[in-house]
Amino acid sequence: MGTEILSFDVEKIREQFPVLNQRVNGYPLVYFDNAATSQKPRAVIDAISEYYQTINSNVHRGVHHLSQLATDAYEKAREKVQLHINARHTHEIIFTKGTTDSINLVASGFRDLIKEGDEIIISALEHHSNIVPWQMLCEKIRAKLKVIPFNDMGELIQEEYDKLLSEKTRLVAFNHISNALGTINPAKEMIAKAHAAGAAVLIDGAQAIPHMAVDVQDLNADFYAFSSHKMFGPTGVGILYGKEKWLEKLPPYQGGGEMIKTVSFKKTTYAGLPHKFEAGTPNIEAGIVLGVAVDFLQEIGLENIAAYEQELLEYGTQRLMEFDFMRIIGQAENKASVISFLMGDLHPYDVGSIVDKLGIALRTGHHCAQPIMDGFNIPGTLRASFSFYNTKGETDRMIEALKKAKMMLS
Ligand code: C6P
Repeated sequence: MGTEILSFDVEKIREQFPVLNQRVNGYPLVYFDNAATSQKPRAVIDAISEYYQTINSNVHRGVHHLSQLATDAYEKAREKVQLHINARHTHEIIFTKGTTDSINLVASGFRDLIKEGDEIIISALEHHSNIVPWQMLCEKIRAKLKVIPFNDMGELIQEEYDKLLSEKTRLVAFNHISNALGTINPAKEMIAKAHAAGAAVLIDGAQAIPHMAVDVQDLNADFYAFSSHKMFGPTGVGILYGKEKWLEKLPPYQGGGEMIKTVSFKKTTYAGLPHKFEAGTPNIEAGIVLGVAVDFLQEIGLENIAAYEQELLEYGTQRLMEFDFMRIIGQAENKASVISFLMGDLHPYDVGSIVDKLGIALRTGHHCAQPIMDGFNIPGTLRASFSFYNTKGETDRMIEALKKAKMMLS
């Protein structure tokens, strides 16, 4: 591991992210809001422009040259994603608008697969995207939504999960990594338990995919959802991985062009996978360029990224603990590079606004995870979320800015 980190040249990496090389309010930008969205490397930015300058055309529709090129590039990107997460088949990769859309696709399809009295389990650590679609589904079908609680460290209580699982459980949905706390959930073990109870499992991988190697076959996940924009790719495109057998069982999500085999007023028949779930003209350039982001991540290596980000996490935690009345919310043993914190009784929004004036981008608030905040009995936190292009020097700058904020607000 040591040699891998030595070969990780953060300054060289930073050169590839033009947005980082700017001043905000007169100070060099420190971007610590990577859990909200990641910055884009030059390869990604250039590929978007290149697409429009060379092959812009609709996909899967034309016999003409440009359409063939665009279709090939789009399908190549699908294959890159397949290999990246080690899916068994290319047609198990569905292009969506993002994580939220991917989860809604599955929740909407499960309307046909569950009945009144069935149960769905989610966790109390979820982003609203992995709560509300299941609530809507359960309300509609009169199914029951059960919630795995977390402990003071922000870890899911496995004994409680065991108790919730039963022969009534049809689906379990939880995140691989919590966006608000950074907790890495023991996904493989939790999936095995759900399968033993006969339930399918959807993993919200939005926060895991930029930070760790994900192998959907090893996890044995039935569905795995993520967004391109959090993994250095363009906004507006995401992925739903689904095991072939589950995608075959789900009905189409939307109706329209591309998702059909034949249409007549008597009867419409649907296309096979993956097109059955891809109605209408997709976000072509974003899909293609997601493939470029995958190449970029693979070049750096997710093992290198994970090891370097752990160093940032440890350093950031240690430096924040220098403050009196510092409260780090979420101290799971297995944690990704996210630190949620509170400084005494200072309001996160006030602190966040002051450090922004000093060029430091943090997120403040409930992070679209209100039940987590309720669990800790707090309205929100400040959140620093690191990526592999961040540095310890930037953390030092954040600490100095927080000291100033504290002085001004105390
Ligand atoms: N979390 C954050 O600042 P979309 O918006 O569909 O790309 O991703 C939604 C989503 C789903 N699950 C998790 C675990 C997430 O973290 C997010 C997005 C951002 O934490 C924006 S709220």
